[in-house]
Amino acid sequence: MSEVQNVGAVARQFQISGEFLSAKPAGNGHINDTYCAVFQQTGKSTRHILQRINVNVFKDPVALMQNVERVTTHLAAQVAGEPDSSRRVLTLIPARDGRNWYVDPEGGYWRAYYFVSNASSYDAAESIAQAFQSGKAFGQFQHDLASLPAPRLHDTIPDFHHTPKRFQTLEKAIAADVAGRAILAKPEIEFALAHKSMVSVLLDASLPERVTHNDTKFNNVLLDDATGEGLCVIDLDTVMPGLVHYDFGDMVRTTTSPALEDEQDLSKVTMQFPMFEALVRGYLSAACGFLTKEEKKYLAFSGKLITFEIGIRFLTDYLEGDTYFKIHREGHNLDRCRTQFKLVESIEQQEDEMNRLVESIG
Ligand code: ADP
Ligand code: GN1
Ligand code: MG
Repeated sequence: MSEVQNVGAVARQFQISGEFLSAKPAGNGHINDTYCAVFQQTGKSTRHILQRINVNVFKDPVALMQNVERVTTHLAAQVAGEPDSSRRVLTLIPARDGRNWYVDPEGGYWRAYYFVSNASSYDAAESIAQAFQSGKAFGQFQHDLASLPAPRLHDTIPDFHHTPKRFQTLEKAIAADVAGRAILAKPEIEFALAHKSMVSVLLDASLPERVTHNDTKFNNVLLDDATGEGLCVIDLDTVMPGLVHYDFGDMVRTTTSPALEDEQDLSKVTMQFPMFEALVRGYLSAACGFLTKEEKKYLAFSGKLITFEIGIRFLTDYLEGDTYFKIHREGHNLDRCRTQFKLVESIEQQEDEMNRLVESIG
């Protein structure tokens, strides 16, 4: 069976009316498989999102779906009554058996979402307005989830942003060198080892645990095509307890540089201060009400740390033979690592100014 036929067969297992017409891959995610599927009903076509969860990465997909269900239900209640509320939160489509997921005959776990129309995601921010909107949308997301009732969400990936453990994993990968690639990544390994001293800073700072998204890539917020507004936060697999810095840091990583994550021309990779300013202003416009002084103090630093953390994860995967992130060319993970480390350097050069800016905003 072709992949499209397979998606069609899966789609029929969800409570979607109409006839399945076609499906094509959506987005550039490194982990799950995402498809946009088209259905036809009485001459009208509708679209829906179908996703196969990567169970090598998410070991407990049922726990993950319980998180997603609780989070989307809570967020929907927060925006109920607002204009356009159905486009502001992801809505799961139940499977025919009433559960929010379906297991295919090969053991693949699938879920479906209503399609948010007239909205787009971008792999790199194109304007200051977009950076502001992204910061605001993720800040609002944290704000709205601060009132999520107990119990604590499941940790869908334990120690996901535990930078010291990520660093230890890198050290082991360097020592084992299973793919024989350490020789090809000498400067990157040296860069990583030279930055070891910062890996524990956030964990040593006694910062409060909150409900965070943990994968706030710029392409994980849908912007309204008509107004440019940050409309809907997506990709909820890693929503779990965390520090606000995991989110803010990943926003800095993915929103402030004009270059794509896998850009090979490193001269294009730079932390653009005006984009950072817009991001902070957007984020604080939604989050400053609940952030403590201590949390605010580490916002600029988190950009550097999380960029470094993702950089060492790409480097580890390169050294381990590309077993985690999807790759589309040889050396892809090493290219990704290089952009991250270049961005770390750019942040280092501007860190004092970044800190002063954050401090100056009330
Ligand atoms: P991945 O894990 O593959 O990154 P995402 O959940 O981020 O998965 O989805 C991939 C892409 O699919 C997004 O960048 C977005 O363009 C599109 N997308 C995802 N969910 C929806 C939705 N409910 N409505 C419209 N587009 C969506
Ligand atoms: C992965 O699934 P995606 O592409 O949104 C990864 C993130 C990384 C990101 C780097 C579960 O996110 O942690 O920051 O790639 N997700 C997981 O682009 O590992
Ligand atoms: Mg995504």
